[in-house]
Amino acid sequence: MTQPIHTFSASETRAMDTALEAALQGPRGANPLVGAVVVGPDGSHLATGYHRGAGTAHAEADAIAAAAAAGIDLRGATMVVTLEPCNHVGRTGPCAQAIIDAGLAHVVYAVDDPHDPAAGGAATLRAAGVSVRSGLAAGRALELNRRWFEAVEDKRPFVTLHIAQTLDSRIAAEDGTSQWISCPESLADNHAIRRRIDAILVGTQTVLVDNPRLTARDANGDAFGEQPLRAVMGRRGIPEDAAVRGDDGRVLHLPTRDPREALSLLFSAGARHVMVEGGSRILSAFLSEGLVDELVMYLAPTLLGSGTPALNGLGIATLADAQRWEWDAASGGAVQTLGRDLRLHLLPERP
Ligand code: AOF
Ligand code: ZN
Repeated sequence: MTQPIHTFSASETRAMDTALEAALQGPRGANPLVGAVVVGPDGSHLATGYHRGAGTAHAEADAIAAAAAAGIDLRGATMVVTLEPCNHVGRTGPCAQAIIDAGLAHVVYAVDDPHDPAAGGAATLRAAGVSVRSGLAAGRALELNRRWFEAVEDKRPFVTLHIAQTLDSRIAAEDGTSQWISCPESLADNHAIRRRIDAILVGTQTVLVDNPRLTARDANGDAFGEQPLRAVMGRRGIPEDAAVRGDDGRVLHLPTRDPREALSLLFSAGARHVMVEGGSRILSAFLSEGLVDELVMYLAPTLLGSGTPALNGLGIATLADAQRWEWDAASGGAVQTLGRDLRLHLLPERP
C-alpha cells in the first residue's frame, strides 16, 4: 500500500524533536520508548509526556494528564507523538480514545505501531473526525526503537543482557566466589530492573554454582509483591533444593542450549521482556547470536587478574569481525555513577 505524503508545519517539526528527546527518559524494554508533545494553535507546547515503561501510562496519556493537572484545555490542539497512538486496552490505553475524549483536533505521528494488538489507532482517530498525518521524523523514530521493532517482528521477547564484572572482566574469582563484585547501589539498580521485566534467565551452571534466588528484592532483602518469572536454560536438571525454586516452586526449566529456542519458549509463556543474567556461556551465546537488544553492565573498580571471565568466546578471530556497540542515552544515560561502580548502558551498533 502506498502511503500518502503528508506535510508538516515548522512548529510540528519542532514538537517532534522535543517528543523524541522526551522519549529517551523512559526505560528500554517490553514497550518502546515513546514521547508526545501537545501543540496549541499558536504553535506553543501545551504539554509534554513520555512513557515510563510497561505497565505505566503511555506517552499521550502522560501528556494529557500533565495538561489536565495544569488546567490546560486541549480542545482543537495537535498531538505530536513518536509512535502511532495505540488502539487497545492493554495494561493502560487506548490512547486513540483518550485523544478523542480530550477533544484534540489533529494527530501527527512518526511511525506506525507494528504490534498487532495495539495497531489501528490512526483509523479509530480518523473515524472520530480527528485529522491524522504520519511519517514526520520516521527515520529517527525507527532508530529510537530499532531493536524493539525487530523483536516485535520476530515474535520474541526484548532481551536485556546484564553483566556485573570487575575492571578486568571477571564475574567470579578463581575459587568461584562472586558475592559481591558490585556495590549495593548497583545491586539495587539491578533489582529495580528485575522488578519491571517479565522473566529472568540464567543457565543451569549458574544455578549449580551460585544457587541464586532470582527474585526482585528491596534494600532490606524483602521480595517485591510482583515477581518476574524465573527461567533456567540448559539440559541438566534443576536440583530439588535449588533456591531458584523459591517457596512456590515456580521455576521454568527450558531444556535447551539454543538461545533462540529459549526465547521462543519464553515468548510462548507470555514474556515480552527478558533479562539474561549469566553465566559466561549463556551471556556469550546470546551475544554471538546477535540476540541482545540492550546491554547493562555494572563495572566495579576491582581487579582479580584471574577467575571466571564474563565471556568465553564469541566466535570472533579478527578485529574486523569485532562486535561494535554504541552508547545509549535512554534510561538515565549511557554512563552513570552508582556508588563506587559505573553503570554502562549500550545498544548493538546497527549492522
Ligand atoms: C502508545 N503510546 O507511549 C506506547 C505505546 O501493555 P501496554 O498496554 O502498555 O501496551 C503496550 C503496547 O502499546 C506496545 O507494545 C506498543 O504497541 C504500544 N506502545 N503506544 O500509544 C505509548 N508505549
Ligand atoms: Zn497508548
